[in-house]
Amino acid sequence: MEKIISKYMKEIQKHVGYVALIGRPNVGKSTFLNTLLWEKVSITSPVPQTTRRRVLGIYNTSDAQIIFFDTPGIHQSQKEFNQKINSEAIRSLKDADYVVYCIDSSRSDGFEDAEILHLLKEKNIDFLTVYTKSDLPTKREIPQHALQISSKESTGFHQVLEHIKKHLPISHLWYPEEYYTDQDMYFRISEVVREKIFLSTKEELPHSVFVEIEEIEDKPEILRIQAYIYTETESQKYILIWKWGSLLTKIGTWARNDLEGIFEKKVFLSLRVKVAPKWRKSEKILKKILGEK
Ligand SMILES: Nc1nc2c(ncn2[C@@H]2O[C@H](COP(=O)(O)OP(=O)(O)OP(=O)(O)O)[C@@H](O)[C@H]2O)c(=O)[nH]1
Ligand SMILES: [Mg+2]
Repeated sequence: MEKIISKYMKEIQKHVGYVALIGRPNVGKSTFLNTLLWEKVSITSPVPQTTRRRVLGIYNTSDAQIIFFDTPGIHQSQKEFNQKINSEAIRSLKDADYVVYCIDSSRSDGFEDAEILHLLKEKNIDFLTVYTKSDLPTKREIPQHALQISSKESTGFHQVLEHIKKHLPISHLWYPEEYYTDQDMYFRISEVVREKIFLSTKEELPHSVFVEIEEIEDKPEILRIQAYIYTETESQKYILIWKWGSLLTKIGTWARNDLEGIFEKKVFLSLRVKVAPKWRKSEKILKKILGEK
């Protein structure tokens, strides 16, 4: 979205700023943002590394505009694709006024947490530690006054938001108050389709897939979408199309239902599967996926 700051936005003064959500994969960063905004801005799944690029979600209240960056989970990998995803998260740290570092209380400590902490301290970044999934049994030491949230039960949010506000400067608004994201329709649709693939397939398949929207016809009464799912191999394509009684139909129906909710109109979604061998090594495709120009 091209940012237009209106006269009205200039006149309003609130706690306004950018806040990056950082943490290992699967700690619940995206779920927190969706629950807070009451909108699906960022896809979620039990598969680690669901989020691949920075997603913006804007939380507006009477005294604050908190512009969250949901980021990909930081993890260690030798693969170039994963390193690119990691650098998306690290880049967000630079652009943020404040950082919320999410730790999954239902999982024991991992070396990635030590690395993230090291990164935050090395860059001298002001951050708030938040323990997520407090509805689940705890698998780690949680300091006595630590902030804890559960997105499943919507608890602990108030304290976190109050804490964040205190760390944001008083400024004019950066976005109109009715905006909750800056994503374009193409990205949003491709992400919803990808989420359904992540939720319906296993092992390497979710990570071997990307989705491209070929065409959108947006009419007042119907949204027509032609989308392609790209896999790395023929056998993955076969799994999507033929195994388990057309998984593709299930993914399509599920995605269409979500899209009708998001865009509040009837949706016609055509999904086709193509093979793009070694796409995770293609600069051109990576740029597209990461939204780079
Ligand atoms: N029980 C419980 N599960 C949660 C909670 N928050 C998230 N989850 C689950 O944890 C899994 C991962 O959630 P995500 O929000 O996708 O995690 P993420 O940190 O964005 O993961 P990446 O995008 O891979 O970095 C999903 O299956 C969520 O349903 C919570 O508060 N309680
Ligand atoms: Mg995520």
